[in-house]
Amino acid sequence: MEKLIITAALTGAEVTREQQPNLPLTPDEIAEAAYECYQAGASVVHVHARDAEGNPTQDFEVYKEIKEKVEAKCPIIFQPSTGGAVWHTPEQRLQPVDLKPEMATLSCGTCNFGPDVFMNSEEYIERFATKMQEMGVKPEIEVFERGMIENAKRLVKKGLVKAPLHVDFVLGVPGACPGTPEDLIFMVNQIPEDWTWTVAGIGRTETPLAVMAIVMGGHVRVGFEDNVYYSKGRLAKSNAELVARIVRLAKEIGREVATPDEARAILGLK
Ligand code: KMH
Ligand code: ZN
Repeated sequence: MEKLIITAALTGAEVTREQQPNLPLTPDEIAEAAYECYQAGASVVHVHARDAEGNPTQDFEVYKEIKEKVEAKCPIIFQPSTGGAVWHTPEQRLQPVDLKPEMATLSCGTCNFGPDVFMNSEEYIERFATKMQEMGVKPEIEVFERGMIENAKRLVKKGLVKAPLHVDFVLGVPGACPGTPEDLIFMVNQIPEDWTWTVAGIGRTETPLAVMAIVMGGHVRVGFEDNVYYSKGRLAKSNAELVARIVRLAKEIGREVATPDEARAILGLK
């Protein structure tokens, strides 16, 4: 089985310091958290930027500062969000792609997102995909619902993305696909054999779905964007604490953990 890629989703757009006092917000804090996660065993860092007030921003300059600070500390794969927050415009969301990061997320459909709607029309999915292709950025296909896999396959057919794709199943978002074992197995069965996949289980589904991915040959995303707790009622001390648990579980189960360069080879990055 190929080595395990662990992605650390450090900040997200929705989590607050009230919910998680150790949430990294500034470029320095995000870079430090990325470095700790790299040391713990993560090979990819999924980044959402925040402005000086701690609110989500997709500003090019803020992402640039974070990217430079992360790269100065460690060779982890830098993967900015193009999802942003539900209220960001598509134009705002696309800004970090101009940095030509190795990867960026590409949400492939619309779904409910708690009380909000996460909008991704066909027109904008195609525009995001086209821009990423122009910039040489590998998309990570964010899948919140079953139909989003078909949208991704359509992008391949139209030549807007290059197969094999890498998919992130984001399961357990309130309003979208739940995060039961059956849901993950169903989703994985819908993608071609040669695509790679990771799972981001939201809230209490994070660790059980991670264990499934370790066993099934998928990859794992953890971090405060998805889950602020280590266990019921006990907040995680850091993103790295969540990464370290996955490394321990992988070791126990007999799956080796990928370095960033090994992750690059698995994902077909240059
Ligand atoms: N914050 C969510 C509305 C992504 O990063 O690409 C979207 C999101 C997906 O987090
Ligand atoms: Zn995200």
